[in-house]
Amino acid sequence: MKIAAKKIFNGSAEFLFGAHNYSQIPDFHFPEIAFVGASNVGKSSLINALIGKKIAIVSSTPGRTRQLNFFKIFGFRDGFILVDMPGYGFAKARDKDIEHWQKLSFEYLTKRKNLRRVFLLIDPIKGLKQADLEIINIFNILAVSFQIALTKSDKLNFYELKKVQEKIAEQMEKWPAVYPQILVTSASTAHGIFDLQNEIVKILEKL
Ligand SMILES: Nc1nc2c(ncn2[C@@H]2O[C@H](COP(=O)(O)OP(=O)(O)OP(=O)(O)O)[C@@H](O)[C@H]2O)c(=O)[nH]1
Ligand SMILES: [Mg+2]
Repeated sequence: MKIAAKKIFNGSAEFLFGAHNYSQIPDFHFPEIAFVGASNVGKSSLINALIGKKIAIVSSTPGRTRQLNFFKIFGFRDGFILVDMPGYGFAKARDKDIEHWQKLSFEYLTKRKNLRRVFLLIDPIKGLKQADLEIINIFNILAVSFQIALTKSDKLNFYELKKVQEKIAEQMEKWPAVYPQILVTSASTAHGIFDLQNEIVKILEKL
């Protein structure tokens, strides 16, 4: 199973397009998996780690990804799509831009019929912030199936990570739309990347 998932992700993949408006996104029949989270949490880096090449733009400047970026992976059935979303909570952004990104993300997350799961990324050093709780609230109200993945696990030790997981797990009991397993990943060390690849393949196999 692990080798199969790795093979799927490390095969052929391409950047399809970036969308500034929801109306620009074509109606695909391919399943989609989206990555959301605070600005700078490591969404683009995680997509690169999953695919095994630098396909999404990574930057130490928060707010780098300003559109919905669609990446197609061909190695499973007709293919599937990973969606890199603009980060939220970017203090330096102009209000007008924030409003635009929020509208775009909200429309995508709530309207997209072929969206199979949302991975909500959390930086374990920062923990859950107000902006994360707000988006979680929306997922729960609208029954958008989501799963928590910690990023940058290389920055903490095993016990510190466990504490963060336990704290989130406690709060999770109140979230009806959450998938209960918390994944722990690092794009820098590739920790947890196999597990995330496997999780995505499991979602796709269920379709
Ligand atoms: N130590 C460590 N740093 C990471 C990891 N993943 C990402 N980073 C760093 O975190 C910063 C932000 O990474 P991005 O992948 O651009 O984050 P993003 O969530 O896509 O950011 P926006 O597009 O601005 O929302 C970069 O400097 C990365 O090198 C990781 O696993 N470990
Ligand atoms: Mg990004």
